[in-house]
Parts: sequence; C-alpha cells; structure tokens
Amino acid sequence: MRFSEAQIRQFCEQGYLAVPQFWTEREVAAMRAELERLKQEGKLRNVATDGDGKTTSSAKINLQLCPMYPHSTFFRAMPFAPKVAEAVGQLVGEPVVLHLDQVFLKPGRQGAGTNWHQDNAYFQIPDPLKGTALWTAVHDATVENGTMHLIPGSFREAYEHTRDPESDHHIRCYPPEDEMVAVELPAGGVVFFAYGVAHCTKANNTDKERAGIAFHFINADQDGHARSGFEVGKRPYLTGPDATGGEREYGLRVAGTWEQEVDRVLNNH
Ligand SMILES: O=C(O)CCC(=O)C(=O)O
Repeated sequence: MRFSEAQIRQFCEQGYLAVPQFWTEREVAAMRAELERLKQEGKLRNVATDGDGKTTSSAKINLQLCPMYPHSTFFRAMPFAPKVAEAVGQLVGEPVVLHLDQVFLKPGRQGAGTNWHQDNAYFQIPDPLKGTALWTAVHDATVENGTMHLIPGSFREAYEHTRDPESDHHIRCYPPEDEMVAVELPAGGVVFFAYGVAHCTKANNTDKERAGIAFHFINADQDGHARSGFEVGKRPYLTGPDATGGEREYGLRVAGTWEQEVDRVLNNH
C-alpha cells in the first residue's frame, strides 16, 4: 500500500492516519476466530479496576493479552504481512522494527475504555513521530462502542502521566478533551498513530463485543533508546539489513507465513 503525499503529510502534522480498508474480510474472520480461541483458553486478562486500584466488579471489563506472539503463531505472523512493513516504513522511515503486540477486547455493555495516554510515556523514544501504533478494528469501531479517540498534533507535547486508578497497571494523562477526534472504522480498517499522540478508547455501550489489535513499530534508530516492549535484542527487524524474517528473534522463519496462517485458522474453525 503506497500512501499519497497528503496521507503522509497528515501523519507528520497530525500524528495519525486512518486507513478504512487495510485487512481483507478473510483476514478479519481469521483474527476473530483466533481471538475466540485465546478467549476460550482463558489467555485474556481483565485489567479494569473499580477506580481505587482494587479488582473490578463484573461491571467493567477490559480484556487484554500482551504480548500475543508466544500464544499464537497467527498473531506472531500478522506483523510480517508484507503490507504492514510497507505502510509503516513510509510513516516512521526504514528500517522498521516491531516493538510490541497486544489485544484489547471490550465485551458488549460491560466493556470499559482504556484511559487517555501517550504511548511514549511508556516507550520513551527520543522522536515521538518515529514510532507508530497500528491499531486494527477487529469489529466495526464506532462512537457507540467506544472506538479510538485521539488528540491531533498532541505529539508536540509530553503530558504528565500518573497511575490510572481504573486499570491494574496502566498510567494515564489528562489532555484537552475538547480537541479530540473519534476515529470510526469498519472492521479491517486501521489507524496509525505516533507514539506521542494522546489517545483513549471509551466504554462499549452496545450489545456486541469490540476488539482492537495493536502492534507498535519503531524506526531502527530509536531501538537503542526504546523502553518496554519486546526484550532488547529480540525485537524483530521487519526491513533493512538486520531483517531475518523472524529467524534471529524466533529461531524460525515467520516472514511469508501470514497467508498460510490465515488459511490454517479458517480451516480449523
Ligand atoms: O484498544 C484499546 O482499548 C486501547 C489501545 C491503546 O491504547 C493502544 O494501543 O495504545
């Protein structure tokens, strides 16, 4: 996928770029099936709390799994889909390094949002535009079910972050909410947003569950500085001279397996 000059300018100036059609229907169907397997196996954990740091009542649920790759060859292969590195490379520059993967699943009615934060409060890269999330809408993501909300241009300011009382391990900030935009996406759509962009999701007020899968990528020149994410030295290089298709990081070739992983998951389902 080649971005237009206007799309790249939008990312550089506003810090985000929405792409309504990125994954195919088959790919989305396979994502849902694999997420269902992980859910049935109890791999997702509720991180929501009652607001005082204590375990949540059943009223609020924010199910997460981070990282996903040790539990799923499918999600391990997903960032190696060629269109991912091609897109990310145009936004953060080559070479592209995978930094983190995770899933956020919000059940119908009980699904709690993920409060405002800038990923760079965790990751601390020197240039907050040289890292980006790729957030995939696994289901149609709407205002009603609490889609991704973000503050355009907010990478220019590093907000103060404090403990998020509504999560058992997150931090949060309090950016100017009157500047926020809600990014609505059909299932299979994605939004790229730079590490410095303040963002949140809201409660799921519909009857159906909503999931988002987030991969985080950095330009290799930020790798030595980046905190959190995959262990240093084990962050998969997707492009450039150090890219080995996953062999160096996982001990086997992952590049080139995405299509077969999609087939495998759909055939087993
Ligand atoms: O999907 C969500 O609830 C939040 C995603 C998010 O905050 C992130 O990817 O950094």
